[in-house]
Amino acid sequence: MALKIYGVLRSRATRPIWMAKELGLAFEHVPVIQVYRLANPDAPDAPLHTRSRAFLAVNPNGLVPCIDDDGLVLNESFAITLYLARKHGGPLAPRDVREEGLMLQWTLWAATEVEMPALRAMQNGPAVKTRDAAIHAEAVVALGPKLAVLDKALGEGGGHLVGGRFTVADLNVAEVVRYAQAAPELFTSAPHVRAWIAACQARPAFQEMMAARNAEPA
Ligand SMILES: N[C@@H](CCC(=O)N[C@@H](CS)C(=O)NCC(=O)O)C(=O)O
Repeated sequence: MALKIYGVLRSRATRPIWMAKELGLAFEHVPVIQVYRLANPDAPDAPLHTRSRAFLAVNPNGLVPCIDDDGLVLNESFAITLYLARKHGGPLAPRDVREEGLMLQWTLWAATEVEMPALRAMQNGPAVKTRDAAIHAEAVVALGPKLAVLDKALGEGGGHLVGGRFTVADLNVAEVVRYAQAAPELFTSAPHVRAWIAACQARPAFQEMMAARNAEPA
């Protein structure tokens, strides 16, 4: 099989796997697990993990996700989704260089401006036993203006970020905004974000990916 995707689904591997399913690609899934989730990563029967010698040969950063596409080895989840979109084309991909610029803009915005506070909100969300409520509250404050920017863009874009249709930009940003769903109050004053994230998450490819993720051990 030409495409291999490394990384358990309880990781950012959700991103390339969602994308592969959107594109209808066949792929081999190699469920490399994060080393910090293993009690004894050095045990002879330990599963393939992010510090396994065999995996470090694929990604010396020791992070998932990573792909091997017919010999092209790529890491960084959003580089992978953008690459797959460009390679396979269709409505998720940029139609021209202007769309490509906008897709890069939104993807980098999600990664650099939103991902960290969104993760902190999720990791300290009300359902987390070991939570720090102060960190959650601080993250929610930081996310408010970000969601306002997104809400305005979605309102102006007819419910999508680029080109009036669902693209890799929506997929990438939605995967980061998913973490912020641990703070539902953020969405009450962002009706366009609320409708958009619901539509993104109702897509069959997302649903299939999430069902597989939820079937993995927590
Ligand atoms: N910026 C990277 C982040 C990758 C990352 O942090 N991956 C985590 C899982 S979501 C990981 O592999 N952690 C394993 C470890 O720290 O050993 C990306 O988007 O791909």
